[in-house]
Amino acid sequence: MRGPAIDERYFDKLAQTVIDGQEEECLRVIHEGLNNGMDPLEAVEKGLAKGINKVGNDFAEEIVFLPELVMAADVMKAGMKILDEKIKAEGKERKSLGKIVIGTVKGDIHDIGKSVVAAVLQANGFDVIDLGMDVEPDAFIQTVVDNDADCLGMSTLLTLTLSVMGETIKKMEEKGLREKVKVIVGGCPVTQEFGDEVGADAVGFDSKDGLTKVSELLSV
Ligand code: B12
Repeated sequence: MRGPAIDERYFDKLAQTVIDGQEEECLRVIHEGLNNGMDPLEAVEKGLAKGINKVGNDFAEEIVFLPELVMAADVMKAGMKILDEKIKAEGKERKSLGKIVIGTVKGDIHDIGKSVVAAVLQANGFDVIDLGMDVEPDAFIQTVVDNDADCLGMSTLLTLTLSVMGETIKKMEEKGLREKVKVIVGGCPVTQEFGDEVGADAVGFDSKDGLTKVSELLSV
């Protein structure tokens, strides 16, 4: 028997499972899609991310409330877990193009976007050390030093925690690390203007843009 076509309608169906907070159905759609040739990154960007963005907009407009938002985020994370492994597996056989430390800054627990970026970098041949969320400036710096990393990637979705990015870059300068280590920042409140202001080398607006810019920064 032929499986479903993996097209825009299929990705909309996946997005809808996030909107509805239906974890079981989300995982079923993902497995079915993967068995029928679905690209895992496309599933994240066109399916899961589209769903969470819709819930996010509805949340901002007070059409849905925090419990729905939390449920949708949980479904997204459960789906991401499977897709993340698939995305990473695609890059496993390659030689490392460079080492990058990545994380969400202190005070911020939004880790979905950061994890997508980490997975895409890893899938494309970078060695990625993901520190998770709520990461102190000193923890970023220590990990960069201990692992002799080429690049630091910081994420935040909160306006309130934007300053932590500047704080971390300043500390890197004080320790004489800034010349050796490239810095890329991202997350919805992060503009190019902000990146320039805090002295980042680049701003990544989504995972593909992040990959392009990290590749440019490390000249690969
Ligand atoms: C899901 C979500 C949550 C989940 C998070 C679950 C999790 N584990 O991550 C939960 C429900 C826990 C949550 C909590 C809160 N949230 Co919230 N949340 C969202 C929501 C709806 C979606 C975020 C998301 O995952 N998007 C999908 C991913 C794929 O996209 P992304 O994060 O933008 O990442 C992409 C790019 O930005 C870029 N990128 C991101 N990081 C990086 C890093 C690098 C290096 C690079 C290159 C690229 C890059 O690439 C990514 C992939 O394409 C947004 C609204 C929105 N539409 O963005 C609000 C939002 C971010 N939340 C918001 C708020 C206020 C909160 C809370 C404070 C709510 C509260 N009152 O308690 C708390 C935060 C507590 C804390 N201390 O952190 C506000 C922030 C407002 C602001 N500007 O400060 C938003 C914008 C909602 C709103 N409109 O009000 N939230």
